Amino acid sequence: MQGERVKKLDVFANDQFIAALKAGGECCAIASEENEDIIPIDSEISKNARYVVAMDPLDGSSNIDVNVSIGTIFSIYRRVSLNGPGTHEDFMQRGTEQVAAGYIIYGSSAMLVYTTGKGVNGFTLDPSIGEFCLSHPNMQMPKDGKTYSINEGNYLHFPEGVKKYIKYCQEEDKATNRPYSSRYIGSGVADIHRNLITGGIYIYPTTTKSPKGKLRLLYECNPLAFIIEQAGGVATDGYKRIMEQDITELHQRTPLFLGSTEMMKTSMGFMEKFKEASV
Ligand code: P6P
Repeated sequence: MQGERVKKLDVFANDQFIAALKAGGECCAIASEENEDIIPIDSEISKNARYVVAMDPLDGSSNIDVNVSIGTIFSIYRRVSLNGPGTHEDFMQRGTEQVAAGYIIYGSSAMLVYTTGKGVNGFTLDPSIGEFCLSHPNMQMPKDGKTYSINEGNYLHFPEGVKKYIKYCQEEDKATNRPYSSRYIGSGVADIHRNLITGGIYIYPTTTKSPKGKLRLLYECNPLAFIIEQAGGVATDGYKRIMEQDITELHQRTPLFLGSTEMMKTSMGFMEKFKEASV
């Protein structure tokens, strides 16, 4: 169109978010799923910037062409470097140090869901006025649920505890509302948003293809964990709290278990019980 090079939507989204953060003056560096290294910001408007932003500009982008909901995930930290452009060290902070985190889901409606550590609020875009309006105040994740989200295609390569938990979800037991429903659409923001509202559990464990897990700690797992914990849910790597993990690499991967308290208690019980069997 007018000779402009057509960009893939995830590259376009990345460029747009970077431009907006640079123009805002509050951010001194960006880490993005789309960029190997950090993007230091060195400008007059950002010379007093106190924050860094980590983001996955368009998570689940493989679903764009089949019109499945996708999302943007972001995480905000106070800088630890003193001044000037942000540094790599500004991003090597535990998830517990986040000052804010959120996602935007592009689905049947566009929603911004975020926390600053005082609960979770959801805002829905009203296209007629071009504003996000508070539609889901004080979001609370149900303590239990009947939905489990996992790519069962990797079943043969899952840790034993995950296999046992999947079988638990599939057993007939009316007293505990089982069998649960399996809901997995390959777009984490969409699966997790649904589970946040209805209750459920999302698991991306280690597999042989992803021995450290597939999802990234900095700009997927930590922000999603912050949101889910603030909404009353639980987020671990199968054994310990996601937000207490040490981070040493920008694109560090981790297994992710994230969901309703009761479902997480049960699944962690299986992970602990069959820990040795997975070695
Ligand atoms: P798989 C998207 O690439 C993503 O990071 C998550 O949003 C999604 O849940 C998962 O990976 C899908 O991965 O291996 O099941 O296709």
